[in-house]
Amino acid sequence: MQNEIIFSSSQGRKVWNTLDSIAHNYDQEKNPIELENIAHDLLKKIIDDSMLKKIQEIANNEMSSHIIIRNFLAIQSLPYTPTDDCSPDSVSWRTPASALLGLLRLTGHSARSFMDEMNGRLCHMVMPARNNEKSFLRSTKKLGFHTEVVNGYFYEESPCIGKPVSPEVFGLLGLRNPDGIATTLIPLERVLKSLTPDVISALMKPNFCAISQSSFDREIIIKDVPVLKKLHGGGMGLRYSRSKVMANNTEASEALHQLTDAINHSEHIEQVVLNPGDALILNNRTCVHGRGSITGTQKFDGMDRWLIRIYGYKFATLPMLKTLPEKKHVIMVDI
Ligand SMILES: O=C(O)CCC(=O)C(=O)O
Ligand SMILES: [Fe+2]
Repeated sequence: MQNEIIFSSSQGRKVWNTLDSIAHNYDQEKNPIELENIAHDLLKKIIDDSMLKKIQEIANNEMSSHIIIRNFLAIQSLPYTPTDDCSPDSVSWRTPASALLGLLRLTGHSARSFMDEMNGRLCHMVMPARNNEKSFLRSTKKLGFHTEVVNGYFYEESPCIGKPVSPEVFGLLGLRNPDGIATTLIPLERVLKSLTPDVISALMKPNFCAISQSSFDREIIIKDVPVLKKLHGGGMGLRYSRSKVMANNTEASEALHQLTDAINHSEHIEQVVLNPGDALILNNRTCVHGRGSITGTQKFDGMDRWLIRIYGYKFATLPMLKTLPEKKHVIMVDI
């Protein structure tokens, strides 16, 4: 597959051993910017040149939808999968976190999080959670196709500082996946091919609003935005969620309906099963992603499916973000 890179087991072990030696000294929740730089420099030294070139080639192609790196990290030890929305106490899962930070940085992105989402936690835990009914449902249900932080502006929309900005990419790293449950994705260009020019042009008009996803603690709405927006690289980008994007008039509503139909009936859905140590960087402008239901697979025995997720921003976008003075990776959105 053209977006897939496969690391040898010795390469994956080298990544683990190298990052394991530094990760214990850094807490990615306190100073991820320093950690991502260190992890990046180390990864650059130990990853074979041909692999590095391939990663950067895919990352530099504005229109590529994703990169998968199989066996990126040969996981040597791991705490039990958490059963609530909290990070495990043990430091041993910091090695995967630093690996994902370094990889995001290799693709030209710096990690950030939102004060309004899980109190600014950088490294999101994706696993079945049972701390309350709401998180149980959210963490086990089928996730329809969406983009992350759908209520964020794009760099191309020149938002003022303090407005929400959607990450250009996000990274997922597989830690456990005993039932082989897939993350799903569809490249936007595939979806656009099945829409008429009229529908595309209606989706490009600023006749929509978008509201924060359920993991946010606060409702943040952006109004009068389009669903499709030309990116500076020349291609098209989108914001999409069936439940969080709404149309302001009949033409917009009909176009949104057509888009939903094209997404849900797409013949180009890719199923990516993230096995332990596999990394996936998704372009959050040029693809939609989702996941099948995991209801019924959860056992809460410490061995459940577990991914970590981190948002990444291009360096050109960073000056548009208002961040906490004491934690420069945490984005604050003005009320
Ligand atoms: O669980 C997955 O595979 C994807 C999760 C996801 O899309 C999300 O947490 O937003
Ligand atoms: Fe998602």
